[in-house]
Amino acid sequence: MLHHSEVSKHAGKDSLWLIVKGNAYDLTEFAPEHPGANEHSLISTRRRTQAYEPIHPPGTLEQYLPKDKHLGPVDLSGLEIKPKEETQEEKDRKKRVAEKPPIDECLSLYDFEAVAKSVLPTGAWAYYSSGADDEITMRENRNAYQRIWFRPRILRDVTTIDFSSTILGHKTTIPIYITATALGKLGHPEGEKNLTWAGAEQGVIQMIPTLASCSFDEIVDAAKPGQVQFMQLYVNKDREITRKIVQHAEKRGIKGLFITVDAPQLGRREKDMRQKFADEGSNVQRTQGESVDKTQGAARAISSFIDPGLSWKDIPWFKSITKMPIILKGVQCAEDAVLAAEAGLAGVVLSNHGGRQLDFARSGIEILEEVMRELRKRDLLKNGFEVYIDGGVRRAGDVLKAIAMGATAVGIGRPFLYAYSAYGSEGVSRAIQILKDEMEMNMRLIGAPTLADVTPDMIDTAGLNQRQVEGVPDYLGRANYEPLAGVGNGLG
Ligand code: 173
Repeated sequence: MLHHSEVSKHAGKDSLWLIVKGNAYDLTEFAPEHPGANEHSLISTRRRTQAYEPIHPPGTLEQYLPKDKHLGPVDLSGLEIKPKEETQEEKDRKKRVAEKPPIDECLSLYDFEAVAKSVLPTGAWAYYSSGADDEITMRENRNAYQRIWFRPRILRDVTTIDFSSTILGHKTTIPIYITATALGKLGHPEGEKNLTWAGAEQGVIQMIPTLASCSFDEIVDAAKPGQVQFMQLYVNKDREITRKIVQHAEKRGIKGLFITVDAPQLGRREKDMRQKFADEGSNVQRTQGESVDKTQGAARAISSFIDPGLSWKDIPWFKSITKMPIILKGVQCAEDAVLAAEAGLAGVVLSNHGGRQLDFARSGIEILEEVMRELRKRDLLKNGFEVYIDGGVRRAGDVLKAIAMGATAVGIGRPFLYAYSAYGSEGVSRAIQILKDEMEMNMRLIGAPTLADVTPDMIDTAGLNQRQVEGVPDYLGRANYEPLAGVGNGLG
């Protein structure tokens, strides 16, 4: 058996061996940008488990590292690892974890967010909460809902309320789905499985992310028999990798393929970048020889495999390799929704990626209006083409506004991440239950006993396009701004 002292000799860019969970691997081909390519690689890697796990789902090495680079088990005898000293920041955080409020004090999705903010490690909070550039779009995702008001109807029998529905023909207890979010283990050791379990409990469909911390199979295995799951896909430059992922998903019973089309390059999320996740970055699907700028935050570090060359021309190929319904996630205008419908796809998600991609992209709910108008005008809804939106949904009222405008369902991402970061799977289940309670009340109050009764005339969207960046200070610009000479000194 290899002795650890032998492994530690390969600790540079010319030869990099690392020990992961007691086995050694030759990672020289990844050395140019892989963390650990330093003289203390052996020891620091053992300490880095916390950083390793969210970014390397189980099976990553088996899947992406050729067999001859697997060097086998390592004799760790005589290896001394000094326990890492806990920082004051970490001590403070643990205290907040111990003192977090009991789950039943969380009454809205915002409450989970507040608890998550206080209990998450700084880097994880920065990654989850950040948006692109000035975060104008991220805030607009909330603001847009505040420009739509209800026009309730009265004296309709609202004794029984039913908000069950279907998505791509699959039953859901409420017209929402758990959308894909990357790196789930930054928030909780069980990662995305928390979402699977809560989805099972609440009868809500989960979309499995390409860049999950749990492996795809772990997430599928965590589902109950018959539980419906979709999959989000980042398309690899190496189409054979993508083909394998897609066909494996179909074999495992995935019911819908949501291809992300709004991330040919990852947005600049400065809060995340400032965290200098640099040291922990990796490349889950990276192919040889590319270089990655590790100062760019966790997300950018692991996203270099995504193909910016993806185009409409690729759609027939996707249709040829799978029978799963294909949905484009990240459509932002009517023209592209029309192209998707004309291409024979199953639907579109109107999304700006939670405000994490193009800043000044419009909100999903605003795009929905023009998309539905155009699809209706061209009679493109007749074959069951479905339209979903995501981004900024925090209340059942938001869901109802989307349904009234013609959406089939809405995706919710961050709030569920926050719920499980704070309380595990139970948190997600409670968050969904809160949405159901809000849904029942809101439907009663607008006079709609079923979702079919939630019609376009029940909302006033007159202000929807009145985007204003009011109440959203130009934070970064303002912080650097030097007031004009004379102002406030009696001269001006
Ligand atoms: O929003 C994201 O952070 C995201 O989609 C992503 C993309 C690539 C790598 C990691 C995360």
